[in-house]
Amino acid sequence: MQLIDGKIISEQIKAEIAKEVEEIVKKGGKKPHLAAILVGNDGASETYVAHKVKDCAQVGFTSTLLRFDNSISEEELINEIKKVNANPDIDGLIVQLPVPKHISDNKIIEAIDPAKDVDGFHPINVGRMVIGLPAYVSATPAGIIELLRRYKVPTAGKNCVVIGRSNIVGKPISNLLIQKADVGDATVTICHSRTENLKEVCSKADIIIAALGRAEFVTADMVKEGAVVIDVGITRVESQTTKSGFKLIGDVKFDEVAPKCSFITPVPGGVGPMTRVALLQNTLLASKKVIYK
Ligand code: BQF
Repeated sequence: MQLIDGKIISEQIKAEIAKEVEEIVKKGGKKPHLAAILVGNDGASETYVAHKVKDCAQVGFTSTLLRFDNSISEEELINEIKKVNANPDIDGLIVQLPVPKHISDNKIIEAIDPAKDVDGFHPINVGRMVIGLPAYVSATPAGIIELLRRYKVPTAGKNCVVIGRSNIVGKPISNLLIQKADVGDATVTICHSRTENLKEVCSKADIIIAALGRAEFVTADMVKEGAVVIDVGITRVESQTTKSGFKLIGDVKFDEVAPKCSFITPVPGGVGPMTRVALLQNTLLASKKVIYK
C-alpha cells in the first residue's frame, strides 16, 4: 500500500508557483491577485478562506478578502461581484460557498466573469471542460487529477467508480476521468444515494473516488484487493485531542480499507491540500491570461 501524500505534493507545487511569481515580478510583471468573497461567519468557511489568503501570501500572490454580513441581499452581492469583474487589478474571484439560504448559489456563480472564475463553477467553464476546451477546472477534481498524475496511477481503461454526484466534485471528476488525456481514458460509473447494489458496484472498481460526504462510508468489504482509493470526505467532528477542537473524518474507513489498496489518500493531508493548491494554479493561469485572452 502506498500513501498518496497531498501535503507533500502541494508543498512542491507551491514552491513551483512561488518561483514562477518571482520571475514574473523580476521581469516587471504584476503579482497574481485573488479576491475572495465571504458572506456571514460560518466556522468552516472562515477557516477555508483564511487558508486561501495564507496560501496566496506564501506563493507571493496579492489577495483581497471582501466580507459581507449575512443580511446582504442577492442583488447587493451580485453588485459587489460586478465591481470585482470590472476591476482590472484582480485576476481571480471566488465566492466562498455556501452562501446564506436567501441567496441562490447558481445566480452568484453566473454573475462571476468566466475569465475570473478560478473556482471553475461558472457554466461556461463547466461546459468548456466537458467538451475538452481550455477551462478553469474546479479545484478538488483538478487536485485529484494532479495527484493521480504525480503518483503515476494508471487510469486508461480502468474501471473507476465515483460515489457522489455534486457539481463541485462528482460530476466534474467523472468528466475528467473519461477524457482523452494523460490522466483519463477511464471507464467511469457514477453512484449516488439512489444507486442499487452500491457495494457490488464498488467491489469491481480499480479506482474508487469517495465524494459523498458521509464519514467512513466506504468499508473494506466494498473494496477490491489492489484498488486505488481517493477520499474526498471532510466531515468535521469535535475532538479533545486537537487544538482547534475538531478533527476531519474522510468518507473511507481508512484503517480497514488501506491494507487492501495499492494507493490510498489520507484525511487530512490527501485531497484537501491539493484543492487549495489548485486554486492557486488557476489564479496563476488567470493572471497570465492562458485560458481567456
Ligand atoms: C485536509 C469545502 C465543503 C464545502 C465548502 C485541507 C481543505 C480541506 C481539507 C480545504 C472545502 C474542502 C474547501 C484539508 C477547501 C477543501 O488536509 O484534509 C484543505 O481547505 N478545502 C472550501 O473552500 O470550501 C468547501 C468543502
